[in-house]
Amino acid sequence: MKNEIVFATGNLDKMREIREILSGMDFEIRSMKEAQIVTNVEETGETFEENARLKAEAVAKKTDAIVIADDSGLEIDYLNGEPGVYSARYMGEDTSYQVKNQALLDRLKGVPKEQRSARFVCAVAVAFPDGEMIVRRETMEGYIGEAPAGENGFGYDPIFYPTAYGCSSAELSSRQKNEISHRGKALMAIRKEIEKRI
Ligand code: ITT
Repeated sequence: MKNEIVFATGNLDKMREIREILSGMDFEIRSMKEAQIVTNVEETGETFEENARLKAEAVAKKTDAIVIADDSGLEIDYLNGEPGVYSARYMGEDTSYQVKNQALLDRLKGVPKEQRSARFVCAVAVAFPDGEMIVRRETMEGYIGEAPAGENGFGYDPIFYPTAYGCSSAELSSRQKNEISHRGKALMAIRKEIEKRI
């Protein structure tokens, strides 16, 4: 049987990206649901790193497999880093991203491009069965556009324009996004750490 990695997320869009980024690894990647692990982790940390650790730790208690967790979000400089670690909870977990994205655009109405800088941040934590924990944090720099665009990706992708491209991250293919994204870079760093140990 292949070795197993359990990914501590309930977010199906993240899970899709994670499978793409980790494809070709000599591990079976299972979501929490597939591993039949149920846990409700309170994200009480003040940083992405702390929250990623909390999620990985909670799930590691319930399995002997390697556990990886991702905590991520969007920081908008003009809004003093909001929504930041509260990105999923901003305006309520059940509010649609169409509404959340429009609310952020409204808050930036009239703000010139030079002051619309923003970044996606992702901290990925891996918990090994022997108790060792490693965390890596990466960002994707860009700015908030004037209007939503694109159908790919998820969450805040339609309003975020990566510096490396002249379009929103929802207009990138998943391969293009994963190559430069916060999640792609942090997960590749973690992948190397895991591969070193096997
Ligand atoms: P888990 O905790 O179960 O993993 P979650 O959705 O609550 O799922 P987070 O607490 O890490 O995850 O919240 C991250 C939020 O930040 C996510 O719901 C999106 O709104 C936003 N986000 C993170 N990465 C993103 C990306 O690549 N593209 C668009 N939005 C992103």
